Amino acid sequence: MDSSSTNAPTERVLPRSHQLQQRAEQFFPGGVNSPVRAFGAVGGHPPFVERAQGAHVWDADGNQYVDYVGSWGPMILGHAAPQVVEAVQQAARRSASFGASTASEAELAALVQRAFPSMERMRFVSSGTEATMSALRLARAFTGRKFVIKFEGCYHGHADALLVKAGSGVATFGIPGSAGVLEETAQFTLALPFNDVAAVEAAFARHQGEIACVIVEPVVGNAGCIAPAEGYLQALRTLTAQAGAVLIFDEVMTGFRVALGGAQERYGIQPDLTCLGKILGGGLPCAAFGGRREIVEMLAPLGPVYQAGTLSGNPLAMAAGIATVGHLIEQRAQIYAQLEQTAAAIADGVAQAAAQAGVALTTNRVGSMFTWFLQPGPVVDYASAACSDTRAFAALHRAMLEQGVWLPPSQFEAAFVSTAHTALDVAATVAAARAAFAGMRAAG
Ligand code: HOZ
Repeated sequence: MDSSSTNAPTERVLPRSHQLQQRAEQFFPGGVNSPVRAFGAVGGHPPFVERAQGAHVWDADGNQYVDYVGSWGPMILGHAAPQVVEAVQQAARRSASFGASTASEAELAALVQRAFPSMERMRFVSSGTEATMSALRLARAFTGRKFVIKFEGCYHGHADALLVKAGSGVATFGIPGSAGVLEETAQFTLALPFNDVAAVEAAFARHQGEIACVIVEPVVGNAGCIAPAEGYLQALRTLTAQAGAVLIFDEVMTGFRVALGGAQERYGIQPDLTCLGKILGGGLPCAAFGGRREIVEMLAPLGPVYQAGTLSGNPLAMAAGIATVGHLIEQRAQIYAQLEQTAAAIADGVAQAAAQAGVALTTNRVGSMFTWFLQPGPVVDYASAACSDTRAFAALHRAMLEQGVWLPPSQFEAAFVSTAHTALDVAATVAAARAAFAGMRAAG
């Protein structure tokens, strides 16, 4: 990062980004192809990205930022990691897509299975939404039941049945549920508070023999980062097993992130089905769902559950996934220790700066994902996350961006650290936070 970007805030002018935003608004609602990118919750104009390398992003006006968005999770090895770029280039020379099977699909699947042994069988798709939506369909087919339990503030993509009290952009923009989702569809989705075992017990008691599955982000990322309370995931495992319901871990964000084998490895819980995405495709559109063989083999062509996709198992995505996951497996011990250390240094440094400035800040962190909630805490579920001072978060976000640190533009999202973040980036981030907190205090 250039030295000017860590100095005291000066209003950054982004004429080119502004121009590009105006042009984009002529084509896309809000000028974006995914809502939170519009910066609606934090104000200001979103910088348009021109390129990125390692832990740094450059905007269209030539400004450099330390990046904690990381494409919302996938870029665990940093941007444009040489082995990923090389793999994608090589694959592209052989053509971008065939609509027929390639050896690379089983190659990536074998790597996935090494990290996630619970995924006895799997299917590749192109987005997390497809993965969770298909996992739900499988769970309903397998159990012959209708009801689904999800948790408030968890976001599992934008399939109708899961857009109930959802996190991410839905929480960011305060949308209670999405227009266009039929009551008839939503009525079978029970949204319960996260980290509340009694609420799940009560739901199973009320709907005996009716609940197909429990779907959960085992570490919530889409209400901001929220860790499971001690014993919570185990309770979900026990209750679903007792009721004959399917336990689905949505590890789109946590897979390969909070440990190589995701939250199921970190907390030692084996779900029936797992959804993966983000890191799995190393930045290319790729996701997967999989789990117990007798459930997953209900998929067509073996079984009666239909699911398909023209770009599923896309060779470029497979190549990026093999390069990324392969590297994580090879360097596992070193990488996860380094991520833990870097993320802890950032979290500790910023927490200390907040305390010194008298700013109420709660840091929730699990491995290399974290959120700074602007409130005294604790934040253990969506209701407590929603008590955050979102205006103060917006002020923090703007001040950090001014100083060259790019955080996710919402209080209800997680930030991500990559292996490319260095001690210099950590120091720049802590210095930026210190200046931001001082400015926030001065502004009252
Ligand atoms: N829903 C994503 C974050 N949880 C945002 C994706 C994007 O805007 O790229």
